[in-house]
Amino acid sequence: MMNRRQLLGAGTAGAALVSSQAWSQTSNMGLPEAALMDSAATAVTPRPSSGVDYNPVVTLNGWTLPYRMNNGVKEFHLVAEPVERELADGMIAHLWGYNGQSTGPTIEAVEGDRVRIYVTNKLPENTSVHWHGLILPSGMDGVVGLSHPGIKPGKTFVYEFDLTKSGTFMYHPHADEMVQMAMGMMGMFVVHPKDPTFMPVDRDFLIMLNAFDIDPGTYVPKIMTMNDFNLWTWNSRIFPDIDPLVVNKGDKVRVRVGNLTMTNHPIHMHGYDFKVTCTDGGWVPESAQWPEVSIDIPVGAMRAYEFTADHLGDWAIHCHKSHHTMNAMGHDVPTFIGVNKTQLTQKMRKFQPEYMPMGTAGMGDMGKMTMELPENTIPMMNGWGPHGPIEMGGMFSVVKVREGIEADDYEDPGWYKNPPGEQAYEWTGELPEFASNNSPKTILTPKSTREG
Ligand SMILES: [Cu+2]
Repeated sequence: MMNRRQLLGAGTAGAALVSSQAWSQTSNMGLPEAALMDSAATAVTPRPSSGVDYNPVVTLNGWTLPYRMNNGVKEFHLVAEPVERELADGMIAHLWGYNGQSTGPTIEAVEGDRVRIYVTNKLPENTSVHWHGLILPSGMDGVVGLSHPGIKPGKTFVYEFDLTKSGTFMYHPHADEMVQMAMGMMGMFVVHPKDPTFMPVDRDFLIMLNAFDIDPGTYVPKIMTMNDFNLWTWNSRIFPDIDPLVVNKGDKVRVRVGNLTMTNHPIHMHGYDFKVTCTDGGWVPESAQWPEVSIDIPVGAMRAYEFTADHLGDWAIHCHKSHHTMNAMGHDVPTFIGVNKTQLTQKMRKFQPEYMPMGTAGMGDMGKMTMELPENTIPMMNGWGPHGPIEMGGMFSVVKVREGIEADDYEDPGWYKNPPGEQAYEWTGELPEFASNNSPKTILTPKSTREG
């Protein structure tokens, strides 16, 4: 079987071979093949071999939908259907999505392109696709009943429009929206600038924030949940199984984050300050880009930020709402901090010999706890780092900045080894020799970064 990189490479190369001239006499082609993805690994798309050059985005634990050219029009085929998604290794969710996965594949095209997107409905109810943020004719806007009738089960609709601007957009149903989005139907739509020298970056990461409420031992999200979700996901994936953002030192990096959950998410990245360069409304002019270390992503919005990867290391990137860096947990657990549970433990063990008292000294110890779980769930926080449990889950990953990483290499380079003297250590009564020789070095953050 081909791996995902080969599959996508073949798809894109195949599309590139079909020049617009070759098809100028045959305007009556059948449906484009609907590419299908069966894995939650991150697929890296090769640069286009013809047409406008651009640096494809990297969708963490996701992929880009292949297209074909038909008489100068880029044709895509989305299939809305029930899918099985690995939220984490060993945890499957029964969702609705597109082309085998939730979130759906990223659609990538170029400003000035005309796109024709076939949408086949394999769901048990009607659906539609709304193209969030794109400027298009109102009949192509995908609001069921308003823009066009619902796409009935088994039917295929065609959306066709010109991409009038570059930027980062989203797609999702505007039909039984509460249910279909709670079930995982959403994806991102990236339009690259037609001028390759406009806003270029070396690495361009894509994250869709989404959330599910799936009881341990079950597989289908509870669609009526409004706020109290128990799985906070990036591209329908949870830490520790969200892939790292692998970066070569010195790279110019963009991270595009869309939010189709029911609440806002302040995304915080360690080790850097960055500039907010794009919203789903368009690019932010350089004079108006503002510096941040956390950027709040409102509901139904996208924010992109950029930085130059000058600082080697392993840097956390996560939602700053601490309940969103946890996996399946009940929120009605009482607080036991400061409570002596000795007597309770003795009584409980008469009924349940393995009972473990929890929470009297905080809950950090749960990060290294192994106890038997119901089927199809994973612990609240079980990511391990080089120095022990990371005590995080949910919306968390690591930006890994290294030297000598090839341009198209996104393989996990392992953990960063901090140089001597650059890692916090236990005080054992006196300073080690390297510390007693330390004195301030006059290193200032470059003026450009300080003052923008
Ligand atoms: Cu959050």
